[in-house]
Amino acid sequence: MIDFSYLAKVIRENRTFLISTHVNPDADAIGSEVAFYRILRKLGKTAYIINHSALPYNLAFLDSENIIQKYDAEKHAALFESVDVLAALDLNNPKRLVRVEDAFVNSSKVKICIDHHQNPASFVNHYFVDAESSSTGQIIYDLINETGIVQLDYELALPIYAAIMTDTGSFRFDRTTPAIHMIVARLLEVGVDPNYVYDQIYDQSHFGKIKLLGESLSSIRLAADNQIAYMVITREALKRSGAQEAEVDGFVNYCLSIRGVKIGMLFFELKDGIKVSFRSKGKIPVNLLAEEFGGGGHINASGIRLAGATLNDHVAQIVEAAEKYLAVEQKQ
Ligand SMILES: [Mn+2]
Repeated sequence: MIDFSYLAKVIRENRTFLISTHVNPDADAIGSEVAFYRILRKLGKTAYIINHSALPYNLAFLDSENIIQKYDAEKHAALFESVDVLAALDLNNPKRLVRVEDAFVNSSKVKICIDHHQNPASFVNHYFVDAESSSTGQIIYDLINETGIVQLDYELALPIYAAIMTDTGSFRFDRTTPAIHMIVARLLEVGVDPNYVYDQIYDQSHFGKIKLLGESLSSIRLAADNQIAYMVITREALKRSGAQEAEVDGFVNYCLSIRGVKIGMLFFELKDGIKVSFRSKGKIPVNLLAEEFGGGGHINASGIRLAGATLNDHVAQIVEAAEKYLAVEQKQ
């Protein structure tokens, strides 16, 4: 259980805040940052959002005031020592801050983490973590609901809805509970339009992204008695399509849409290394698979980044490593 009254106390007793989130931010990352920022602003606080990554274009509608900044060491390093509180949202390992990591970790200021991933690393003073929560956005909602620190309005409900909708896979993943639908009902009551949010996030693709998706689907291979499906995206395919790196988020889910497949993987070639996303059905713990290679995540969604690694050297190895999890039932 998160001690929301303590979180409210940290907010009330401090004046300036710096918020950051993980590399390649999704709608939960951006939505919870924007909602948290707006809570702080309503309380008269000064706040900044500074991320490693640029704001993805399909999430720009969540940042109508253009408050999100991309980290620039020269411009921002001093801020990490001048604000009162640093807040890491939707991540539990400082490595996920990438270029922001050093400034964040080395700051002498109070640090907090608001998140819903399992097994947080030790890197902040106060944790507000609920691994049972559907999303960080839900935790931000709970903060408002439990403490009444501010009144829920459309400006807060919109980013919170975007966060919950995307992290629940549009209300179908495991943590899509009655409580979530209750929360969503409140968000709709203050004006959120589900059709608008879905359209902004999922139906504004660049043509290049769809072309790359086509190529990625053609690359799918099956393994382990057709229970594992994996796709491979090379630098060359990315370049040819004109798509951006962040646009491949979500492609991996198509692997799981094949009948009989229980683990889906996306191998993505980086400028220097590879990134692999894992998805699974049921109780297959792909977070443990990711941990084998220094990554992390949730039981059904996780990932790794391997600097300097090549597709040639790692695809077969990682597919093979995944096979044993087909038999693992994680007891919880
Ligand atoms: Mn999340």
